[in-house]
Amino acid sequence: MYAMIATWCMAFEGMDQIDVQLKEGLLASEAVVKAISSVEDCPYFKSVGYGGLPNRLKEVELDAAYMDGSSLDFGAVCAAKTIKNPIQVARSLSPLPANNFRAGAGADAYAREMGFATGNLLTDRAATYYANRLKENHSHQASVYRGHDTVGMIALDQAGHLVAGTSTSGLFMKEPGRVGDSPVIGSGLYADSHIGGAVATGWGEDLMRGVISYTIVREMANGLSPQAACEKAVFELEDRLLQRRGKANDLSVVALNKAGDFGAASTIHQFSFVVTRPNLSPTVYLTRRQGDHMVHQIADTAWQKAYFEERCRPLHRL
Ligand code: SD4
Repeated sequence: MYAMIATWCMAFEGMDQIDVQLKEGLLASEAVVKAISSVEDCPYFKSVGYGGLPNRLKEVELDAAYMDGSSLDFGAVCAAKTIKNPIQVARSLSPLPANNFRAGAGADAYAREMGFATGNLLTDRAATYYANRLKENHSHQASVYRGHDTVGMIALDQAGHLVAGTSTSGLFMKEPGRVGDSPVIGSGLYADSHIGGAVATGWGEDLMRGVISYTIVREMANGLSPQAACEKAVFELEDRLLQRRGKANDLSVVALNKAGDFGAASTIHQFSFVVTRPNLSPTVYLTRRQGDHMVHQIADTAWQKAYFEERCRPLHRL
């Protein structure tokens, strides 16, 4: 068996590039790092890697994490300002006995010393977004946060290894040094090859309040399917947030178990994710809540084309 699942339609191309290799025995570790690197490299994806949107001071700060569900090794970087492929650096930190999670200048220095590509991460396009947002905020038309697009992936390989990874520039206009759920083991991601894995995207502070990825994996350990585990974890956390805080921000998750079954749940109007499995080449799904359950449907090619066109659309200064 092999399978892979990822948050958001933007993961499609990276998964498509490695799909045949995964079928032929590519390790889950390689699959996750290659596919996430491909998303990080694309300057049009404005919430991951190069081209990611900056913080309030116009500096891009990236977060990423990697977890090997067989050894329980993990590596993570946060608030990194110069690392081109943070997922690669996160994986390289994962076999260390300690010092697995590096922040800010320490993460950047490690990447440089180890020979990873480093440099400026702010594109002209991201700078234009920033300038436009400042203008909008000035006229009180926009809030600081709009949309969420962290890439998270879980792969299961033919040898039974499960690996999870995440990569993000976090919330647009975040405060300098702010770190969300994505690099935090248990919140942004969790993997255990004996059970399954989960990854999250959305409002990091709320996702951390529910330690959502670990919660989903525990639910799967207790016998729930990935789909039931995602629904239970997301809807229960949303209820808890509403009861205790009067507000629940965006929460979206995907999960995969050791048998290759998958699940997804979200509190947003329409959440996209990508799946590949035997007899299913990479396929984009859209999911929406209906009552107590999510209903998934395959996104047609017109929807996918519009998704990519929207991200590549020329951007002009206001
Ligand atoms: C964060 N969960 O930093 C991330 C945001 C996200 O695109 O999903 N952003 O809170």
